[in-house]
Amino acid sequence: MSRTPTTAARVVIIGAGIVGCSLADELTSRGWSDVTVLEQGPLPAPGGSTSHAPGLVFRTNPSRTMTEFAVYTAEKFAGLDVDGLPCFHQVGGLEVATTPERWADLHRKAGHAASWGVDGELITPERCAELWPLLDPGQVLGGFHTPGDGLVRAVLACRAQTRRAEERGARFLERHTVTGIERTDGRVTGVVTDRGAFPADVVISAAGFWGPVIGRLAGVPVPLLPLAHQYVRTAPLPELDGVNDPRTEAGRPILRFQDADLYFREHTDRIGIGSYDHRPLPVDPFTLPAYDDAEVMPSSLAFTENDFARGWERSARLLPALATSRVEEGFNGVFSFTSDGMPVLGESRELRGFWLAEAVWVTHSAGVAKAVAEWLTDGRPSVDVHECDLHRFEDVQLSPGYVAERGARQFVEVYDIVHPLQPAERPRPLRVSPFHARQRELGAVFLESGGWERPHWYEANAPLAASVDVPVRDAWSARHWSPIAAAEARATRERVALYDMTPLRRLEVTGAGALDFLQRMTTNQLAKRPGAVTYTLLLDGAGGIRSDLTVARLGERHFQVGANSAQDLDWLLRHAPDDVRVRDATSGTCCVGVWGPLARALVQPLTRDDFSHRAFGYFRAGRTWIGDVPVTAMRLSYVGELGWELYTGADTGLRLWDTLWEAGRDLGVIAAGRSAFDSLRLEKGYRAWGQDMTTEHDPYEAGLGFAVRMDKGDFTGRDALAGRSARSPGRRLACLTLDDPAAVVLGKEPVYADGSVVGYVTSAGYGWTVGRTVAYAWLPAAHAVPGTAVSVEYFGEKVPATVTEEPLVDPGMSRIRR
Ligand code: FAD
Ligand code: THG
Repeated sequence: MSRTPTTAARVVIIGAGIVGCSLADELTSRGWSDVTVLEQGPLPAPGGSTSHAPGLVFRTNPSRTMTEFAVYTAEKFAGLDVDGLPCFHQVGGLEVATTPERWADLHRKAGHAASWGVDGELITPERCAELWPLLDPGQVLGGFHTPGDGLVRAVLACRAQTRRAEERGARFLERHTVTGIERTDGRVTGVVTDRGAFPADVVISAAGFWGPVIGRLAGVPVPLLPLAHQYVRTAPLPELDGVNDPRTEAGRPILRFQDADLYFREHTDRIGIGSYDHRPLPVDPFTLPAYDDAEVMPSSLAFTENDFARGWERSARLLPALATSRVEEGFNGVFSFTSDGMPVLGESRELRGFWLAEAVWVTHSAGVAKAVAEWLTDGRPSVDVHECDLHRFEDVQLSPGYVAERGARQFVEVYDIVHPLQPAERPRPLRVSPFHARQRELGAVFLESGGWERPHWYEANAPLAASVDVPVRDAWSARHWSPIAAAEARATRERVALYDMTPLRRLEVTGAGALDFLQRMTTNQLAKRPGAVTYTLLLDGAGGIRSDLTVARLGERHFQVGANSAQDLDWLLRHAPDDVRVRDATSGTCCVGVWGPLARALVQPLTRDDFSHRAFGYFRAGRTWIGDVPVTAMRLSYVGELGWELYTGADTGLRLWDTLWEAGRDLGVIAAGRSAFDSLRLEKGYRAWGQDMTTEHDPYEAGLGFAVRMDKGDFTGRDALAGRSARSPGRRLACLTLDDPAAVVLGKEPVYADGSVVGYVTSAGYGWTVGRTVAYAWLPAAHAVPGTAVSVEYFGEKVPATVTEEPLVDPGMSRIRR
């Protein structure tokens, strides 16, 4: 079990960049009294990324978590100053579109902003030029203006927070290079520097792009890639002469020209230009010079002029005044990229007490620091951080090759218009199920997730699609989509389909204490006879939903857990006592879902065991043979149809697939993909963890109170739920259907009622059975009443929708329980 440190614990923070300084402030403000910040360079500008960051803060992000981090950062820094010099200038943000695709995407972005509560407005080219007089309105189609965005003076923000932390007793020691991490019995005990050792109970690496170097000292992989990114300042521009106050440097909004991979800000009478319009320039953090040996700073590399040539041309196109100016100074500055663009936060499981707060922009720095400080103080951050968790990565995502390839892709795509389903091309394929060869023969169209190749639909089913009436889609929602999914969904409802469930994470929990452990960790009653399967929830201490699981009791001391992510494995491993073994069985095994009204007709002839409803009930599991293949069969279905999940070893997987395929021929069996799968689960009202609900929601609000047994004994989160119920929540996860059968939304769109934003869509998809788009959304309880008319904004258009009784399909469970 983990020991929770108290605020009296000795904390060492490695790095005094914006993240380290913010952490020292956030921790000391929560009562942590023994905080030491060790920094290899001189203070207050020690030479990391922060020392020269131009400090643009655009808060809108597809991730709600990242937006919350940014909103907090801007608010906090707006309230800080150093001797009267403010740390944040709210000059506003302006993103311009020069292509129809970008203009459409700015509408989508405006939707994200509205969903997450950021003020913003789509504006005309003329208004863009009013806000930015140097801008040629003839070049742009429109802009997105966010008045609350602005500029952080990063070094100043470091100083302001350092002062506050020092007043509360924190120490900042410059020119202390950490050279070792000390440990005893899997716990960190201190750090070693070139100037002596510092004992510690908690060590937080806030070393920025040096993260992998500190990670190696600690034996903890830190999957980030340092890349150089170009930043220049122009010569003084006559047009800006006397326009800006040198104390605040800028008056015009920070400006993004994403179609050219560029951004701009003012530096009094000069313009600063940042460019991603160059080849990825990876940097090896192990070979960078120390501060005193660096030409300027370790994070500031020599400017490679050629890489900026096109960026300059494109800058002058948007801002014609630049044509007569020039680059006066430029550098290649280094900062961190991860494979998914998100930070890396949290405590290592292997080395307890060792925390990471890496790959963080200035934009998100204070928000991240607050979350990490809350995590240390309260055991959980108040904002959901699953997208940032250090333990979110699969093993295949930690290889140096993967980190380099995907980090570079993040750089290349940083300003691209990226569809939510757009897959990376390399390195692929990484993980394939044993059915992969058959899937390819059937023309599977694969997308990738967690390294897995997942069929989204099968071209072999195209002939079935001919007879299905499918509304025409807009170009955006038609990407990574096919009308074939409609045919696959229909075949599942009418006949039977095979779904590859291999990527579904499987954990084996065994040992004398296994039942007690799972009872303590989850909400539902698991003390049932072997053969029982239970849907249950992992909560955190505050009653927030960490995951939803299925737990199959395969023996007295043997459980198979169907989980959502690597973080579920981490959470269980962290808490498992000595008499319990938790093992990830995903690799090396596989799973086929056989679902549809003819599922029993398909499977029964292949086994000598009785698969009738009476003998093999709903939510039961058992060992059997399907043909020659030993399987564990579980009678449940995320698509809401009769059938089984059939598990076997990877070695016998292909044989299982072929056996089912042969037997299903006469029944019209098909292989079906994720696209149909998602449609069916939405119609059945089954939530997807991480999208529909997270640690920010309790089971009652999420409509999952049925999986909580308050009377079964103690479990994590139980105390926090006391007094709450399905009758009390102020907000609810509600089911909407779009009124127009041809209308589509995809997720994260804002929901409006009475003219204002009341919530946001979590997940959405076309319901092929009900003939409408189904969207789940968080709404205030007053608006979550079935029959309520709302609208969902899709690319700037308000699409009428109605809150609907759920589930839409088979509320009486007659299809699935028979
Ligand atoms: P750093 O500032 O790098 O701090 C890490 C510190 O750890 C360093 O001071 C380092 O010396 C210290 N350290 C490392 N190893 C050791 C050791 N062994 N012992 C002791 N100390 C150690 N972000 C934005 O949000 N907006 C922008 O407009 C923006 N523009 C940018 C422009 C450029 C050109 C660059 C390069 C980056 C930009 N960024 C921007 C990104 C941003 O600068 C970084 O993401 C952020 O500053 C990282 O902060 P940090 O505290 O994590 O890292
Ligand atoms: N299969 C298995 N495990 C899983 C999933 C799965 N674990 C992770 C994730 N998917 C969990 N999600 C769900 C969601 C709903 C159901 C099962 C897994 C489900 N719910 C029934 C219902 O709400 O009617 C539960 C009924 C009951 O509690 O009796 O079936 O896909 N193995």
